[in-house]
Amino acid sequence: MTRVYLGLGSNLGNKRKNLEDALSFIKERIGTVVSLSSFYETAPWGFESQNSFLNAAIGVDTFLSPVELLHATQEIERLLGRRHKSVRKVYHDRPIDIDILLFGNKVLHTEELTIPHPEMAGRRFVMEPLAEIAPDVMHPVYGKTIRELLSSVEN
Ligand code: PH2
Ligand code: MG
Ligand code: MG
Repeated sequence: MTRVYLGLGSNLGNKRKNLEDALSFIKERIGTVVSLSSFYETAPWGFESQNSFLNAAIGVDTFLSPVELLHATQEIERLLGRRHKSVRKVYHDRPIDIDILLFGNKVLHTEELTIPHPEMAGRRFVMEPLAEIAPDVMHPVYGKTIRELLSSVEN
C-alpha cells in the first residue's frame, strides 16, 4: 500500500460539488482518503479565464500502481464531464482535474506519467493545500519538505 497525494481543481459548474463527487469516486475506486485540505479559491494560473478555481489536496492510501492510479483518475475526470485534456501547457476550463502530486517516495518519468508532478513546487494553488495536510512530507527529488518548498513559491 502506498500513501499518495492528489491535487484536485475545478473551475466550471458547481465547483464544490465537483470536488465532493471526485472524492466519492476516489474512495470507491482508488483507496482510503486519509487527509483532506480546505477548499481554496484561487485565480487561474497559466491561462486566461473568467472562472476562478476551487483547489484542494488529499492524501490517499492505495494498492494501485502509478499507471493504474493515473488511469483511475482519468476515468473519474471523464465521469465528471471533463472533455479537454491539457496538451503542452495549453489549459482549458474544466469541471475537474485530478493530478498525481506524490506517490510515496517514488520518482518516475515515462511518456505517460511523471512523478512527482513536475510543476507542483512552482504552484501556490497546489503547495498551499498540500502543506496544510502534509507539511513534513519530503519531496523525493528536491529533498525538501512541502513546508520548505511552499515558503519559496514565487506566485
Ligand atoms: N490547473 C492548471 C492550470 N492553472 N490554476 C489554478 N488556480 N488552479 C488549478 O488547478 C490550475 C490552474 C492545470 O491543471
Ligand atoms: Mg492540473
Ligand atoms: Mg491534470
